[in-house]
Parts: sequence; structure tokens; C-alpha cells
Amino acid sequence: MPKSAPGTPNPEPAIPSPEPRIKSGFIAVVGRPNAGKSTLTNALVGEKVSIVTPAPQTTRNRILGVVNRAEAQAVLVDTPGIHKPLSRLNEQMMAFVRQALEERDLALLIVDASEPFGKGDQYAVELLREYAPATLLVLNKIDLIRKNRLLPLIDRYSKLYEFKEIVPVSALRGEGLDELMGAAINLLPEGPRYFPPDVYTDQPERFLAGEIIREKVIRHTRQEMPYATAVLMDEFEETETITRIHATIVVEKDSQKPILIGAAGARIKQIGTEARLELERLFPPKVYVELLVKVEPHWRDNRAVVAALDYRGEQ
Ligand SMILES: Nc1nc2c(ncn2[C@@H]2O[C@H](COP(=O)(O)OP(=O)(O)O)[C@@H](O)[C@H]2O)c(=O)[nH]1
Ligand SMILES: [Mg+2]
Repeated sequence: MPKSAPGTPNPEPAIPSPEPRIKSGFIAVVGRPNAGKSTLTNALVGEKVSIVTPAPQTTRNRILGVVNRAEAQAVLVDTPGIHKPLSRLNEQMMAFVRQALEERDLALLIVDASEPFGKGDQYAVELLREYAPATLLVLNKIDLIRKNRLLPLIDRYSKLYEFKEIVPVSALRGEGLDELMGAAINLLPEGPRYFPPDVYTDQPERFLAGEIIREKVIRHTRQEMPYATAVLMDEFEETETITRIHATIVVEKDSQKPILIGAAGARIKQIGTEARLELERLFPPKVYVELLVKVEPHWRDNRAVVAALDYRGEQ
């Protein structure tokens, strides 16, 4: 606050005091593929910020979801599953995980408690050790198991890392989430609100729209063509009455094109319809979706295609 010279009456009324200090910070949400990181992020935010499918490697980016409270703001950073990178796409996905771990105030290690501890879990802990953040261990999917199966897991993880707390949850059913958020906020430093209180993600609308299309593609094709698609947004035009979306679904092989298109175009039509219905909730009142399919061999190693998937790199 500016000081006035001694004896001079202050001509201005007091400057409104700054917002009271709140707890705030960035929380890296990390773990093996399919542990439930995106489901948990969405459940904590209360909005769908990150797409979810039963297929591994659904999340390819660093997805921000903001939890706003009167006394706190937690910026959750959902990340791709921790895995050994084998392609350029995978390398970029792991770079997002590392960046989230580097920039965090706190980390959540999400574990699928219904799966036995494996190599992948060991790898996830090793990565955590490299960055050594304050971390909560989140044992997810407790709806699938008996409580007594948690103890051996807790025992195992406690020996591998010094977790601040261990919180069992079911992201799907919304169990344990208040306890988790309470524990997380407790561990956050005091700080500013990084986002206005009505903002719940930093993703541009056109990127969100592309992600929703990609979710429907994966859901309809994951058995026949795992990990093989990218969605490129060719056009995203919003007017008062309609949002027009033209997107290209990129596949790797000629043989995948008919799988995606389906008999007499039935499958691509179904994907388009499901995407449109969900998109119309985000961009009311009406959305028009046109989908093209393009074969791009080895796109996962194509620098230009992979770069186009990262909206933060877009000009
Ligand atoms: N039963 C059960 N399934 C869950 C839970 N959380 C996530 N899932 C499912 O696990 C799969 C992977 O979830 P997702 O959030 O995409 O995992 P991510 O790869 O870690 O982001 C999806 O089919 C989810 O519906 C949970 O608490 N209970
Ligand atoms: Mg995910």
C-alpha cells in the first residue's frame, strides 16, 4: 500500500484490501495407465475436463482442472499414464508427466487398488522418487475390492516412498473424495487464485471438442485398433445459432479405415452422433459435426502430427 508523507492527510479512501490469503497450488495427478487419474480429476472438479475410456493411453496431454473453494484453489494437472516411451507420441506424453511433476506443489499418486502391484507401479514410484514431491497416495477403485486387500498394498507402498497420507477412494462412485481434497488442501501453500473462480480448465474449446470426438472414436474401436487414432480439428466455428466442427480422424493403416467407417458408414455415423450430442451440451443450442478419415502411416512418430495435438504449442 502506498505510504503518505507524515502529517499529510491521506486524500484517497483506503485501497480495498487484497483478497484474503487462500491455500492454492498445482497438484500433479500421476500414476500408471488406467489407474483412474482422469476419472478422479473430473470427479474432484465436478466437470468433465478430461476424457475417460477403458483403454490405456487415453490421456495424451497435460489437462488442467480447477477446484474452486472459498478458502482454496487447487489446480489439478491430469497426466498421461506413466510408461516406458517407445514412440515420439509416447515421449511427448512422458514429457507432460515430468513437467507436471516439476511444476507441482503437491502430487497425487493414483493406484488401481484392484490390480496387484506390478512392474508398472515400480516404474511409477521410481519416477516419483526422481522428483521427490510431497505426495498423497490415492488407492482408487475400492468399490471393486474387499477392504482387507488394502493393507498389503499400503504396506508395500509405505516402504517405497514417504507418503504424506494414504487415502482410499472410488473416483467412479465419488467415495472418499472430500477426505482426499481436505488432505490435499491442507498440504498446499498459501498463494493467489491462479484462475478466476468460474474457470474450471485452461483448454481451448476447439481442443475440448476434439477430445470428445477422440473419446467416442476410442470407445467404438479400441478392441480393433488400440492407441492408433488422433483427431485433428480442421474447423471450429461458433455462431449464435450453431457450432460447426470439421475434424479429421487420423489412423495408421489402410486396414483401419474400414473399421472406423463401418458397414455402409454406420460406425462413423454413430461416432459423429454421440460426439454431437455431448458437444451440444457444451456448445448449445446446436452442433454440426463432419468427420473425415485419413490414413497417415506412422503418425505417432510424425513430428508435425504429434505437435498439432498439443494446444499449448499452437500459435
Ligand atoms: N470400478 C471403478 N472403475 C474406475 C474407477 N475409476 C476409474 N475407473 C475406470 O477405469 C478406467 C480408466 O479410467 P481413466 O480415468 O481413463 O484412467 P487413467 O488412464 O488413469 O486416466 C475407466 O474405464 C474408468 O471408468 C473407480 O473408482 N472404480
Ligand atoms: Mg487419463
